[in-house]
Amino acid sequence: MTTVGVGVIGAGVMGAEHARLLASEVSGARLVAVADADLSRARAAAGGAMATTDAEALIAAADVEAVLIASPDATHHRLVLAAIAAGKPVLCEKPLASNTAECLEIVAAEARAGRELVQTGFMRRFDPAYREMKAALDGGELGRVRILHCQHRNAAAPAWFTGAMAVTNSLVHEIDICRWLLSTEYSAVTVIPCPSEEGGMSDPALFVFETETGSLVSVEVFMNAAYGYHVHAEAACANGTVSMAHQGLTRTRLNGAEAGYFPLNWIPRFRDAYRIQNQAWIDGIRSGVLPADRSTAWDGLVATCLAEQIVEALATRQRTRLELPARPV
Ligand code: ISE
Repeated sequence: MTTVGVGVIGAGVMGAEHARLLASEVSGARLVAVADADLSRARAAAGGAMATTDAEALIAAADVEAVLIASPDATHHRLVLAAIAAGKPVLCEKPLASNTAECLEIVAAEARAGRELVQTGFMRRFDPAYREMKAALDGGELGRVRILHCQHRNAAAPAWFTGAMAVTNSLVHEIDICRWLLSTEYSAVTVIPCPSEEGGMSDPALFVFETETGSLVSVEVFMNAAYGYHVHAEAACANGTVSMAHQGLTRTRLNGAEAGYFPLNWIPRFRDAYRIQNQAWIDGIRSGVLPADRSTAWDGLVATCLAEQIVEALATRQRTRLELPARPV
């Protein structure tokens, strides 16, 4: 295969960014089509490529050899199944589907297809800072991780954001990245929401996970942290710690103060991660050797399934044992 013709479904903020990356920064990829319910948005993201409102027609098109899904969450399940039925590799933005039953259908459909076609877009696995942390932890010198502290802060949540969405939309990234960093599964979670004085969603909320390998993971999700978008992790281990440095490439010293800047949202912070993820996906399709650290359909299921249980724990505030369904063989 010379280059891979890719069709992007969804031309909102993320879809447009994926289309831009595939058209100009990912080698071996050709952006051949963009679909969006709003044709003018599809056209704007497509540049010279075909623009359509028909996502199914895009999946079926002969020059679309692989599909990237960044349309609204509720459409993922149907579109991923359509891509599997067409035998085309698909990279789907998180969440893989809206609930565990839908994710299981995807896992089963992929198994029936007889080859791995689905990658879930948990792009943090390709982020240079997280990769360096994982290499340090896997290196062994730091010793066993006792507690991994994570902060996930957004500048301001949209008005329609709910406490449950802080789990299904934001915490899911921590669910995926921490089990990948620590090479373990979670056994239980305790949730402590901070009551809202204005009667809106509880924000921030604190999630404390216990893992099967005896580490703790603490996650602060703060959707209205005001100062900017900020994701941070520090692992405290038996012999020392490893933590992320400030992400900015530069710091300013002026008027007696030193400053490093925070972006307004996740795209600048994870731009490299998205690019490296998409490059690894394309390289895998071309070479037949899938990226070692990819998030699979099963990983997408784990995130959605645990998020469902954690949303319930948000209401009960009880320490909750976390369970996964049996993995189909
Ligand atoms: C958003 O949907 C994302 O996927 C971002 O990566 C995440 O950090 C943010 O909290 C979500 O709302």
